Amino acid sequence: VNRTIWILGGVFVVLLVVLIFFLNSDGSGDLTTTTLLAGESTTTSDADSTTTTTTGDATTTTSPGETTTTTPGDTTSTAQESTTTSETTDGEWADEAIVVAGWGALGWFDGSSWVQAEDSLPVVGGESYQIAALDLSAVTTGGSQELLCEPLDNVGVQLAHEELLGEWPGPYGVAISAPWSLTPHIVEAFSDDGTYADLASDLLAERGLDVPNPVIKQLLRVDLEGDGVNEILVVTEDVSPGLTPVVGDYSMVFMNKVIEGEVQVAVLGEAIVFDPDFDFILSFSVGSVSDLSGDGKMEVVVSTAYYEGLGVEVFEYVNDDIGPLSQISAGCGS
Ligand SMILES: [Ca+2]
Ligand SMILES: [Ca+2]
Repeated sequence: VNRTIWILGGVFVVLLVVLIFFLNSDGSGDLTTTTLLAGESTTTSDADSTTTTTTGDATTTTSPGETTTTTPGDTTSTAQESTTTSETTDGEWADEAIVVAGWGALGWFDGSSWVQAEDSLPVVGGESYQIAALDLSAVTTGGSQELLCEPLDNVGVQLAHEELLGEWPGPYGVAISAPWSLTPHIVEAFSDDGTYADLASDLLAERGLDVPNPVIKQLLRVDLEGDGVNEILVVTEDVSPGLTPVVGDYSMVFMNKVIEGEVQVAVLGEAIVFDPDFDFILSFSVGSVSDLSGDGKMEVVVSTAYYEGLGVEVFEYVNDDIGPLSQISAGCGS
């Protein structure tokens, strides 16, 4: 028995030595790498509290306070802020400010109109992309043109950090290869005091669904054009987790805008299940409120999920007669 104990003891010591050896040689190397990736080389400038994170070949910039900079009625702030932005968003920008999702390109604004991405993209590879997602300011890089989302084969680019855009079922944003400030005006979430639940209840009732106290999933105060009058974006939703249709499921995204002193409601997406055998349920989210055309006015990115797919659409508020109009989009799913 003693002999066995001695042998086992010997084996244990040998294993311990081997373990220590590995920890000190290869192991410590790996540990250093991991620490660098996780801990990140972080620099903070106190000017506008910008955090720069370097991971491999991609650079991510995060400004925690970036969503609220505009005071109502302040019309001179745009020029000021775009000056600040050009400092913080150095990069290799595409010839056209192409807007992409992780699984395909949406298109771009060419200076006079929107171009839906079809077969040829204005990229060579290695371009920088700002992430246009709520509560996030970051820059990543994109590859050259390729086909994504088999078997749909959307034309697009692979982003180094596409996970920053979001994930199914949303909210899901977009990325844009443009240097300008994406949020030149106010974009902030706030809590409902019952006003928007009541309004959502009325809108659902108009469509034949009686929900006395609907769920408010997202509520944002934004000033799309920076005129000092805020618009309100509301997502009301109650759906089953897997997005299989159940009677009474609803999801709706709408915007309140004051036009000539009156509140106008524009619905950007809606789905209600009255009959699960025929009705499809979609889950809407506001993925981002960002200027994607470079005119200083913000567009609304709406993401739409269904049980096996996800899409994004860019709505531009054209004018008070036309309202918000879907300009470019991309989707992936079967
Ligand atoms: Ca406004
Ligand atoms: Ca715009």
